[in-house]
Amino acid sequence: MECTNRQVAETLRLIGQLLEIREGNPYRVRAFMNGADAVDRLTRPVAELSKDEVVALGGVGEHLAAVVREVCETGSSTELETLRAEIPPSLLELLRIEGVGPKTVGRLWRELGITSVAELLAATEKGRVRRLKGFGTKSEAEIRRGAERYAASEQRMNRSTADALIAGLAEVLAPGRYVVAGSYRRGKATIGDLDIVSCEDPVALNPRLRLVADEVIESGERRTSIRYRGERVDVRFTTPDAFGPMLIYFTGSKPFNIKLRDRALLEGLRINEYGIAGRAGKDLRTFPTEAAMLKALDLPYIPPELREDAGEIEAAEHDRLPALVIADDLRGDLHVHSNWSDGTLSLAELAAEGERRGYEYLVISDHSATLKVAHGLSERDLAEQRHTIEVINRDSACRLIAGTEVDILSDGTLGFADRILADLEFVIASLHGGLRQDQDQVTRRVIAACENEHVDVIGHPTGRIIGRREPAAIDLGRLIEAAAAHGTALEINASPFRLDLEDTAVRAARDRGVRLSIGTDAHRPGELENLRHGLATARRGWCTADDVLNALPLDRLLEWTG
Ligand code: DGT
Ligand code: CA
Ligand code: CA
Ligand code: ZN
Repeated sequence: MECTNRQVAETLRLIGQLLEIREGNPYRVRAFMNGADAVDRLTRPVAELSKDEVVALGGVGEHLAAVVREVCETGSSTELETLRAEIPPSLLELLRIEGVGPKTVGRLWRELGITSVAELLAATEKGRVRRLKGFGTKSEAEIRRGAERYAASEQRMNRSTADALIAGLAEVLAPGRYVVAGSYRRGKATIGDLDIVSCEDPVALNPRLRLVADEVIESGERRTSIRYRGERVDVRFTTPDAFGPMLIYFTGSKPFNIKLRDRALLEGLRINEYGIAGRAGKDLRTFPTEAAMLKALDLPYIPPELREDAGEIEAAEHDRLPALVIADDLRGDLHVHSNWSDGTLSLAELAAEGERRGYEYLVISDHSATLKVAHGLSERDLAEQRHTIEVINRDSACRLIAGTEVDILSDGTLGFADRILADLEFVIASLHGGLRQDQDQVTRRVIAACENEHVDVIGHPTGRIIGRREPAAIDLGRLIEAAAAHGTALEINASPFRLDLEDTAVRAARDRGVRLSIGTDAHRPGELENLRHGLATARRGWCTADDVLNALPLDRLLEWTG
């Protein structure tokens, strides 16, 4: 049984949360939480550690070590299953609401009998939550807003959820014989359902899909739809010689398909998911690839990320499609946290991770002290950190760049004095609080940050968290103008929970000559992987390598930041 550190950490964390919901011993709760963090921090597989090595991890006692081993060996934990069996399954969903932690979930359940998001919404409507000890109208309203946002977001997946489902499905789909199409392939930040084009025989594949499905919605020779881990998955069957038209159709978008079809009709051609036919629908021609089908329509290959009917077909007709930035263009990650603030990896571990990924550089951008919840750095810490970075850089192939993610305070000033910022190699300025200020106020704040000569990048400019937090009311047009005027880059925060700026704003920024800076905002090693989500958003925003800061070699990057 293969088992990742992430799975182990999540299991430990879940046990901790379940114990806390049940008002378990606070020391045990803390032990599980600390154990989860320790496993997250590991750079090698926990499954390879001996029992003594596991016990030696900070905060992991004998009992936890046994749980870790059980999860590694069996993929599950009897303790977790026992705890799970003692609560209504829908209760766990409440934990995903912003501002609702395990303690609150436990009280809502015991004191008000609330077991689901729907019941929580109903209870806030009747004013029942505000009557709990320690709660009031304000906290009730906050919980209600969180629950509403959660209920609305449940309809679309983020890319991290989609990736987990795709990894699960890979176990039943025949390797090399299918492509995940739809909005996922177009690189969208949120995904309604998964669409798969398969050229395997449906008679062979359908029974395997049935095995893993929660529910079979429809099962046939041409198409099958299942519910899988709560999400809808649509499969369309085709053959290798006709893969192209089916992939184009199922990748979409729908407006792109319609534009393509209407354009072909003018030439007397009818296109559908099976191929291209003449006006009467006769003489169907099939194509093995998308490129071959597009060529038959006198078009060059159009990358999926562009297929939104946003000018790409016209650009293709005139051979003016942008040469989109690719993964190989990216030389490093421009936003990473270390354990000097709220990250889990040490600077040396980050340098090693960067080396392993073949990165030329990593920007160490820990928070400023003003962000207390994230253990922000003081001026003194920053100087010490700088020293450590210089020592590591002496023999690291991946250059650590000394930076900061400085807080933009609610009055528009920054969390560090100019004198301190001037000494740093890379400065990201981000909003973390005061996100609900009115449009003019919050826009002025980020513009003030753009105007500061030491600020290189505005981090996660709108502050949105997909499905959990609305973006601040920033006037993006004004921000983009200010960024263009002052030569400040705007971030594409690559976390699948943020993807901020979003694609349309990226395109507007790029059109004004503003550079985009892709940063994962990684706090744990696995999160460095998220760079590809930021890349997809950059591509959706029509970015070429020239538009993206990460494509600069180290010396030119340092020249650019000045
Ligand atoms: P989603 O799932 O909401 O994130 O968005 P998509 O783009 O994945 O849409 P979905 O799953 O409804 O359908 C997958 C693709 O199938 C879509 O991108 C284009 C194609 N498609 C679906 N319905 C139609 C239609 O009525 N007409 C045409 N031409 N294509 C369609
Ligand atoms: Ca879809
Ligand atoms: Ca679909
Ligand atoms: Zn950050």
